[in-house]
Amino acid sequence: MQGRAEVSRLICEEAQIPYKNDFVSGEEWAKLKIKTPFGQLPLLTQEEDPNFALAQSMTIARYLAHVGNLTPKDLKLSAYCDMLVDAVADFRGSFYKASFSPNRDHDLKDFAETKLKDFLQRYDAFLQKSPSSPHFFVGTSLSWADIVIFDFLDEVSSVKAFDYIKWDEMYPKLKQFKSEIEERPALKAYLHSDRRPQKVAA
Ligand SMILES: N[C@@H](CCC(=O)N[C@@H](CS)C(=O)NCC(=O)O)C(=O)O
Repeated sequence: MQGRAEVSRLICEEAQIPYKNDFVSGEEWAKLKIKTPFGQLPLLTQEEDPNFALAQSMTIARYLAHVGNLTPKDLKLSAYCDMLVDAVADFRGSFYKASFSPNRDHDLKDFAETKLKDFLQRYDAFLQKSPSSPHFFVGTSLSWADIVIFDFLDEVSSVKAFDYIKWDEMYPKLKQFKSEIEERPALKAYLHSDRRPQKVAA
């Protein structure tokens, strides 16, 4: 699990936006927490603008997507991206809650049988309806929604407890979508590099 900041790293890599990861220790976090907008990570800061501190992982990702030209200009298409992204955030919240639950095994199974199956069915249907199916979810070019959806698919694919669902056999279009995103040259280079954190908390 690469956590909530991974989408922003993927956007920076795809759009070639320079960035640096800072991982904080428990001790550092105790001091930093009170200075953050919501007492939470991730947090985006900029050396050139010390007053700028952006929290909320999807707000950070949306900002970077604007910078990197990964948001549609059309307002309705842009709103569709937001809708798909916000719904992934709900599914991701349930997934992280189950992953860190004291009843992890039971709760992950419950997540798989309810939320994950619902996610796969709904996002496959969105992809089928897209004018550029199965390449992109919204419009006719890559958007940040594709990156968010890819990241979530990638994250759930790494969980052994979900293997039995065999989502890639059930949903070949979703599988092709995921493969095409991970084959994009900048993302492929990142995914196989040591810039990608192997395991961070949610
Ligand atoms: N909705 C927020 C949730 C952020 C969140 O829950 N962050 C956790 C880490 S994944 C956190 O900062 N926990 C540390 C704490 O609460 O002290 C987002 O998407 O950024």
